[in-house]
Amino acid sequence: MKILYSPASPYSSKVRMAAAYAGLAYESVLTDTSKNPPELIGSNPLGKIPTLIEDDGRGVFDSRAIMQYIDRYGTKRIYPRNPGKRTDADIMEALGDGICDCLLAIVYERRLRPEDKIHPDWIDRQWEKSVRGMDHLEADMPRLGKVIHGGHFALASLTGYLALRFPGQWERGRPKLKGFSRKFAANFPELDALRPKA
Ligand SMILES: N[C@@H](CCC(=O)N[C@@H](CS)C(=O)NCC(=O)O)C(=O)O
Repeated sequence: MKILYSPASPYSSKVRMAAAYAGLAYESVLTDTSKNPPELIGSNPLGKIPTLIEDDGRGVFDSRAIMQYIDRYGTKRIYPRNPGKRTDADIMEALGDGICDCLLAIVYERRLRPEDKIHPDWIDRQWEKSVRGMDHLEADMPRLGKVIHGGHFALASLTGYLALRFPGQWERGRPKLKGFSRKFAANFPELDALRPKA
């Protein structure tokens, strides 16, 4: 089984950490989406990473579908069984991923558009959403114990992505979010190695 990924991708980081934690063996395949490689396009028409490719060639995407897959096939469950806790985990993952969507929109706007076509209002709007999301987390920071779930993986990816692409812009006034990031690294060093990096 393969997971097509890139080291900076927060969603790739989330699923690779979750698969490692759940004891699901996989081969990591470094993938440059901008080149539309046939292995990616052939298994995911959207041409996005992460994409998991089963041994029989079936492509599984997007990252949330891959997380559900890992939960079903891993040796350890990555979502709580209790319905209320499960809903909490799902919301936490949606928020972590959703903030990443906004941050990625900012990065792509700056990176992919010609300078004179960059839309500052669009960037501001995406940043406002990110700020609201981060403040929401800061006000009610999820606990980080030994047993972790999909929501924790999403937050570990989000904070890794923030540290990578937005250093100095998110930490001030958010000691709990920063603390989560630090504690995750200390508690799970083998997973920390899979967090977003250049
Ligand atoms: N909702 C998707 C988002 C995946 C995504 O946007 N991945 C980015 C990399 S972090 C990507 O593949 N971008 C290339 C593209 O959109 O063409 C998921 O959760 O997997």
